[in-house]
Amino acid sequence: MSKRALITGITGQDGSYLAELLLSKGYQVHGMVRRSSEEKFERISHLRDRLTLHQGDLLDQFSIASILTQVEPDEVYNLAAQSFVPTSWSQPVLTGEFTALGVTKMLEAIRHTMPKTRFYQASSSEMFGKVREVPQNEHTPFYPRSPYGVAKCYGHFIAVNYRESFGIFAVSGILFNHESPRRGLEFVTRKVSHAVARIKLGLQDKLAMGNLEAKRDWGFAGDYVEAIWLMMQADTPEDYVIATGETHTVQDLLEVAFARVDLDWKKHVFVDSSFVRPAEVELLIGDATKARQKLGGGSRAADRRRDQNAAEAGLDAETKIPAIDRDDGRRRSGAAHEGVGLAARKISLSRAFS
Ligand code: NAP
Ligand code: F7E
Repeated sequence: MSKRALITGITGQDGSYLAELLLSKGYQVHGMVRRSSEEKFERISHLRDRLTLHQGDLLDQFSIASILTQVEPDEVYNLAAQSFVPTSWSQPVLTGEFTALGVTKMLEAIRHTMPKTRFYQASSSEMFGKVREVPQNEHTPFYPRSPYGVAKCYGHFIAVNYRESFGIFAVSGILFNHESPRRGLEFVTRKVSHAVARIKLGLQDKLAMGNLEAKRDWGFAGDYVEAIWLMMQADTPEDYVIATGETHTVQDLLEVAFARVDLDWKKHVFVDSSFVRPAEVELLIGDATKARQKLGGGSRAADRRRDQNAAEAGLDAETKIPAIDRDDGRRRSGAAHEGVGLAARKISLSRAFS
């Protein structure tokens, strides 16, 4: 019989890639989605007839328990969160309720209804914050620098605690930044690639940015969901860092993205203090040795290289098409901004599983 998975945050970047991966492995895939006045399911529209969606909310304990008893999942992937760091300063309480307490609500529902269900918690490199060592691994102490990072630390430790207190199979993936054409437009990679495409097409001239010195370890979301799945198949529940082991500044990203379409970033970019954060995570670079040794892998990295070559091959033709915003999830290469996004991705070839 096929396995059943429940994904919270299925409408997000990672949720959409994970849903694809699980469907390709023959899972029955269920997703928890929030009710809104207008459905925003673009990232999963190409999968819609193969998914079962259930209305629920991380804030609503009863909706979570009711979905769990209906679905009886073998695996729950808790990806839902308020995930944009700057919003965590303007809405710290809401961020805490979704991103921190929401995890306890999920775990409590599992404990009382489906204690054998495996649980994945989407932890984050933001927990390392003002880093205590370089590179960061599973033993590096946390020092979060935003309400988001603080909330993720709570979510991380409550998952560890339910594993140790109640024997729940709870794993926590400490994922470093991972990007894709499906990334939200407010995150730095999409913000840059989208603006570069618009500038190239003459639709805008300037790009306001925050701290250009911050360093990130950027990987590809499609690879990272495979790591998530592998963690959930292990014999014992453990926590893993997933990262490429390379770090680059935001300025590197700007240079590569603008150069990809023969533009000089210095002519278009200016620093706007409103995008500078109250406290910054200056340097992230992960050490994914444990994941490489215990989870293995490799095929996905080869797939990624093949996809990337194909996408790059299609880039020249695509940049001539004045389409700004189309990623319906089926196309790996597409509009100009996606091409730039892929080029930017090249500055950090994801090596988590090579
Ligand atoms: P994302 O694109 O922002 O997606 C977040 C998802 O959470 C969306 O589906 C959103 O639903 C849902 N959500 C938010 N609040 C909710 C609530 N109260 N109830 C139910 N659903 C809610 O995030 P992502 O990049 O895919 O990241 C997935 C997870 O990994 C997040 O927990 C994030 O914090 C964590 N993470 C991400 C990265 C990264 O680099 N991407 C790195 C480490 C950890 P709507 O569509 O309704 O808004
Ligand atoms: O910022 C700097 C900014 O918003 C990256 C989330 O998925 O990854 C993500 O969090 C860096 C920061 O991602 C702009 O200051 C400069 O240093 O793309 P970002 P993030 O904050 O690292 C972690 C792992 C998560 O868990 C989160 O959920 O870029 N930066 N100028 C800028 N960032 C943005 N957004 N916009 C700018 O104009």
